[in-house]
Amino acid sequence: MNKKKFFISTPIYYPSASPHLGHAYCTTLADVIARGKRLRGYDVFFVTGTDEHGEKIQKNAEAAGVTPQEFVDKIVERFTSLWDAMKISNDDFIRTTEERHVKTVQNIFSDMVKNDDIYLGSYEGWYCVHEESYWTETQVGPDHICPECGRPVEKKSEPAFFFKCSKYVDSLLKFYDEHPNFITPVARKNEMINTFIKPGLSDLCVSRTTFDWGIPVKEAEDHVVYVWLDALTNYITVLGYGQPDDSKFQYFWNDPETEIVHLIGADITRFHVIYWPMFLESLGLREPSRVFVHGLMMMKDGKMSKSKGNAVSAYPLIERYGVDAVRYYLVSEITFGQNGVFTPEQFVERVNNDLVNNLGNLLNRSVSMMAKYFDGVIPEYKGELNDLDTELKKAAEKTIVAYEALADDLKITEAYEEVMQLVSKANKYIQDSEPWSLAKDPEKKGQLESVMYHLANVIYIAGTLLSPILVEKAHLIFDQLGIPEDLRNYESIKNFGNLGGLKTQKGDLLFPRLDEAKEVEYIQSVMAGPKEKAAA
Ligand code: ME8
Repeated sequence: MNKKKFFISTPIYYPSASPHLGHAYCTTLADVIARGKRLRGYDVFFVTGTDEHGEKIQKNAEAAGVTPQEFVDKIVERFTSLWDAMKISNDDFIRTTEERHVKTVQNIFSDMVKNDDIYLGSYEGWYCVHEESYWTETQVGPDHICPECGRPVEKKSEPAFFFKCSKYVDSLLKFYDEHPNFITPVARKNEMINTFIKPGLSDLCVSRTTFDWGIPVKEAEDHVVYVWLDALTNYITVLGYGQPDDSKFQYFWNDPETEIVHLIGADITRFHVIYWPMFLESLGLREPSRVFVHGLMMMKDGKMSKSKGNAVSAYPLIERYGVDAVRYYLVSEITFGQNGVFTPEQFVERVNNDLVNNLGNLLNRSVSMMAKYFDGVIPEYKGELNDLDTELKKAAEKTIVAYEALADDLKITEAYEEVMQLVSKANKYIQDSEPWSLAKDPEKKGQLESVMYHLANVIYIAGTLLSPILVEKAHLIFDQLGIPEDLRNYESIKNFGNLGGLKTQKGDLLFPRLDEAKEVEYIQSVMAGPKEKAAA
């Protein structure tokens, strides 16, 4: 049987400053999605990277007294080290200054010139250096303020190449109609249509002459390619589009059956849902399946960002609580698709409630009971099931089905919430079944066996489903249950009851309980203090 194929990307980040927890948020969610699909047997290609050209980077480098290349090289390292620390499983990391990318962008630009989709004209408009965007008179308003970031804009004029958007507007609207799931959340689609398309979409200026840190246009070397045409192309360069070996491109992108998902923050929606599909159509290539706009990691005083000076680094959290706790927090605390606020209190509570009291406790007490009542061996149970057993078994089976459906719909927080609810149910099952009472009555040995057998299976299922998040601890769960390698896979969890006879092995607590007051104080201290390990 052919494997299902799945492509997922994060935005390629600007290496203008060190990555913070907001960047870690998007990349971690992409990683959890990618690992979840791999677990289920999909062929996955997961890419992240850095967007290294543009005026902003050039200015930052000048201010730092180094060349733009030196400047980005240093910061890119901070991104790759963070992804290593967060155990991100990307299949490639693309840098837009790489030769493979530069050549591909130049070739794409030439193809668009040949197609008559790009022409030379002259541009005058209101320019925001921060957003690297031109705006119209109406958009900047009487105060001449960037509608995206609120900074002052400046009037600029330059000879420039333009991409003929007008040619593709009708087919874009038709594409939206035919693919109602293309933009999530769907409200964003109407916003795009009403704000940008209906008022009349001007042709897009796709070259610049006012600075030179960019990919030179082959047709006119004093022009560099506009940073967004350069950046968006990364999604296909990374697969080898237009390069001598384009086998990955053919395998993943060129297959209409491949599900192609771009995760992005709301600030870059316009580029991904308007211009990117148009560029692809101009090249005769298929569109992505879905652009998913995730929410923002906020602080109490607003969006977490380097420029606001309120950015929290992931490092101190990873070092003190382990990468799994941080990954779990990011997935569960902020409903995927909505904004969320980072507070030290909620971080500590989330870890204590879910990982310590719920999951860790279930494993710990179950393995202890197996040691006490059955010399650590998971009983084989083939007898009758009582109502409690039946209910738990059904809940476990339903959880697998719900997890798949929710994860496929990118309802990632909800998918893992289902799993944690199953864990809660198993804890309640212990309370309701009272194994300590069953153990006192030799006639109830069968029932006691049933309880242990059901608990082992539920922990095994929950551990497997949580493994895309718990990249360090999931195997410790399996070690404690004595699960052999050949059962550590997704298909095997569907055979409820195949664990009889395995020898469990009690281990350390999965997650140590956090002292709330002490840890809140610790997190507050690192939020305020020096925090960039990799920046040193
Ligand atoms: O826009 N919370 O790069 P960028 C959650 N290079 N996510 C956040 C966040 C926060 N506080 N802050 C940033 C660019 N992000 C372009 C992209 S793609 C072809 C080019 C995430 O470094 C979020 O996903 O400004 C946002 O879209 C992205 O970082 C912007 O990163």
